[in-house]
Amino acid sequence: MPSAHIDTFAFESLPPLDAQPDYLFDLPSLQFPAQLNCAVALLDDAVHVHGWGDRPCLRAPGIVWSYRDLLDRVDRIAHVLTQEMGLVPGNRVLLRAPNCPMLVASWFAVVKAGGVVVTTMPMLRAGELATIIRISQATHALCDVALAAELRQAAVEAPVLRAIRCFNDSGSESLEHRMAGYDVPFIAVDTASDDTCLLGFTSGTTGVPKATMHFHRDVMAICRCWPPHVLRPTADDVFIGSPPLAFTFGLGGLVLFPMSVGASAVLLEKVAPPQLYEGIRDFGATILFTAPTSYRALVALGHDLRTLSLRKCVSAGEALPAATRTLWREATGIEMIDGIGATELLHIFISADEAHARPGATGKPVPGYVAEVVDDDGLPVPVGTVGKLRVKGPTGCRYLNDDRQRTYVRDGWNYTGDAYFCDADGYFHYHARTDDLIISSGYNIAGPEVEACLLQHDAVAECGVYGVPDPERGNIVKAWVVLRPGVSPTAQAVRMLQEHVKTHIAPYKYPRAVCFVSQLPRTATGKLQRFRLPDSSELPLEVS
Ligand code: 3UK
Repeated sequence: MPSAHIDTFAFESLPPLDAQPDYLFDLPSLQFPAQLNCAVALLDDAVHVHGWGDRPCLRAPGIVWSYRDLLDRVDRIAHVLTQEMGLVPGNRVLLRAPNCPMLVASWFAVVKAGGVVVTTMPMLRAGELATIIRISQATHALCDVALAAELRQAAVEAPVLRAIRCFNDSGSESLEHRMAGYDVPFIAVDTASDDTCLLGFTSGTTGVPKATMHFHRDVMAICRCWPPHVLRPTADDVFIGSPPLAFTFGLGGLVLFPMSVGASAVLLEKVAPPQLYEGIRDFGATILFTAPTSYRALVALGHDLRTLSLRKCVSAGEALPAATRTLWREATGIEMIDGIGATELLHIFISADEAHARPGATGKPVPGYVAEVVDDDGLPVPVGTVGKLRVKGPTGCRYLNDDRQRTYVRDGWNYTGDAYFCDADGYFHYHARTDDLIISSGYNIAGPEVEACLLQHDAVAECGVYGVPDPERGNIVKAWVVLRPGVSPTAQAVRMLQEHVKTHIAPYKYPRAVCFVSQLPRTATGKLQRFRLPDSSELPLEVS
């Protein structure tokens, strides 16, 4: 297949073929042509083939862009990139902004022009940006003017980044000002379906970040697996959510999936629970994408959530405790759609729709994917036995120039780093990350299981469980608990929570140590960072 890339960095940085996963394209909808530009398939075709030009596409406070409006902006930005900023196909373009319409327009412009997008989390600092620029060899950047300072500093540290232009800006050097000079359509670059168009950085727990490489066909593949088979959105849906577009959970849920059915998405710059609630209410949102903790926090706001227009609610990013599923159902009447996805696989590969949801289980493999639970030798384990989760599908892990490829991909399978078990009905149940299983007195204990149990107690708002070294037992289970307002951190509360766990799950799993904290350490994508729990500042116990 003829690649359109003139700058061949991405192609040369792919993992060797024998270290890449197997790909499955069995579904009829996964037959891709040799030449494919996903920006054309999702945007130009929306206007020129499907006739959605006048339908709303992107919404934000004070803004509604139709599909035609978005296409107009995208073409103008693509002209600026190629005619003024020197972009050639294959160059990497760093994007930096909170979720907003101009970020989406920039994303499509880069991809339409044959570039490779590298979207970054708004909260990153210069040092972290410089690392991303070096790994991705990003030559260009488009940035929200309000976030430009850290990026300019990063460009000094990583001079490979040579051209920066800012948007959401009215100045004469702004992207908007430059865009005004072009009103002819931009002819899309005719990329190969296996040209890289996106580098997704992993939400890094420890160590150096990894860039995952995704092709034009991967972007289309995820639109054809989980959304039509599990989410089943319609063109009248209004999508909303909290994940940043730099997190592929957000890119799919707030851009690719709505656009693949002619629906619209609300982009919010601030997505803490109060703003998310207001966004859902003010825009009449019908499909919500957010993480388990955000669902709990929305309920805790105390509003009547039944008056909202929501009809489908998606949870991903970390395990959905059964207590959170129940809490949300009782507050809204809606059964949540849980799904496990990964940056390496681009989006969700195990899930269950609202009619098939099972409390405590993630679901079944999404059509297009297969999944197995295996032992250390790669042999399937019996029903009910915990083992390593491995998956295959149309998408899969390709780390850019990184030896960790051979850890994630073995024998053609993607090993996600999760411990799972499968029940007799074929439902997959999350157990723990394989890297934070707690081994105490020879017992394997999954922190998330203890967390799920603690969350069922009325006194607990949030909690995290991790192993801490112990001279006698190797490790002991320790819980860091954020109490509900009005509950005091006392020795009595410690005993009460320990008793609660002992009576609800196997007693050997109870937290031998419990402490109280005012907040838990989380990643930019909202994931609990269990390894950082021991550094939390503990609240002193009150005398009851
Ligand atoms: C964990 C889950 C249990 C699991 C993601 C949806 O989270 C995403 O990608 P990341 O690369 O992390 C992947 C890891 O996160 N995880 C995610 N969802 C669940 N664990 N239940 C879940 N529902 O450890 C996985 O290996 O940040 C999620 C779509 C796109 C994504 N990138």
